[in-house]
Amino acid sequence: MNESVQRYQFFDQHPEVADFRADIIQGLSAAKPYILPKYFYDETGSRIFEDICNCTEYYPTRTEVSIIRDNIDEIVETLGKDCLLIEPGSGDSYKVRLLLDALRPVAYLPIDISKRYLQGEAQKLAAEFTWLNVHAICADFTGKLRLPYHVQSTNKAAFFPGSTIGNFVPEQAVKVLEEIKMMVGDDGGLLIGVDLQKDPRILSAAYNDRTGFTSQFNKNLLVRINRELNANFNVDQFQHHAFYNEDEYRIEMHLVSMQDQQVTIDGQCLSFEKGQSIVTEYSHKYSVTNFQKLAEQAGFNIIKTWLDDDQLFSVHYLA
Ligand code: AVJ
Repeated sequence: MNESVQRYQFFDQHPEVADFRADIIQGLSAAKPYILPKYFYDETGSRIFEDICNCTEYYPTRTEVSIIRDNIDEIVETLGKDCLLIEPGSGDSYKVRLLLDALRPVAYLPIDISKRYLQGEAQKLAAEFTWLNVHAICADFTGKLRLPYHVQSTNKAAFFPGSTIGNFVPEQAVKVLEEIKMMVGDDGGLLIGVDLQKDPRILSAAYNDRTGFTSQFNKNLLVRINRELNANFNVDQFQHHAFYNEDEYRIEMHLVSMQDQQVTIDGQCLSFEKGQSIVTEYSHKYSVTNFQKLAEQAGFNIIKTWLDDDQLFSVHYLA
């Protein structure tokens, strides 16, 4: 084996197609139809998400990046050198690049549900950081989080940026944090990005970008279901709808049926009435104190919180 082969390893813990089919049929047959947001991220969805992150209206990515850049020394000092750095839902591993040179982790473990995309991105990263061990894990981090090998006496740190935690309703969010806590162990920590409550107009614009990336991202769910589950959604007969629900402090994304219609998924027939909607994503927004309470419920202590000047976004270190 040459050196680069050893530095890059891939572990497949991929969920079965059967889970996807069962989840979709169960969700769409419910009284309030839904599709779980983790299914956004096939290869196309992951790429459209990159476009969203780069668009003007979507402030979270650039704001979080600026918070990390502005506080990099303190962040690195807090995380500690020589850690095992684990990123659930790593996507394009863009933000971790800000940390790597200064942090010099023993290994970087990106975890993502999108297999081919993860392989491509993780290999690119390993080529770029010629000293870095990259152990990519294809898995659904909303299941049991398990590392592919036993790690002893290494300081483990999880990196969970982008406000991915916002996808979960608060009770589930506590469980996700608990899973991460188990994974990093008693001496471990978590660097997490959390989007903040703000003027609903800013929030609404971020999920209704003018170019239509978010709409495309939302509808790609149906394209994916058609392709992978032998279904016949008429994608043009569903409309992207995203709004801020002020009572629940969350953005809600829906796909609204524009007419009465029937859809067959793997031989199963489902009907949608005109105006009926499918919930595809919640994106909860927190105040700093509310998020801190949530973290404490999961058994974490808040060590440090960093904000941008406009207080649009927050980054926390929990231990
Ligand atoms: C990756 C879940 C944090 O909720 O803002 C972006 C996903 N959806 N635009 C978010 C998303 C629509 C994003 N998260």
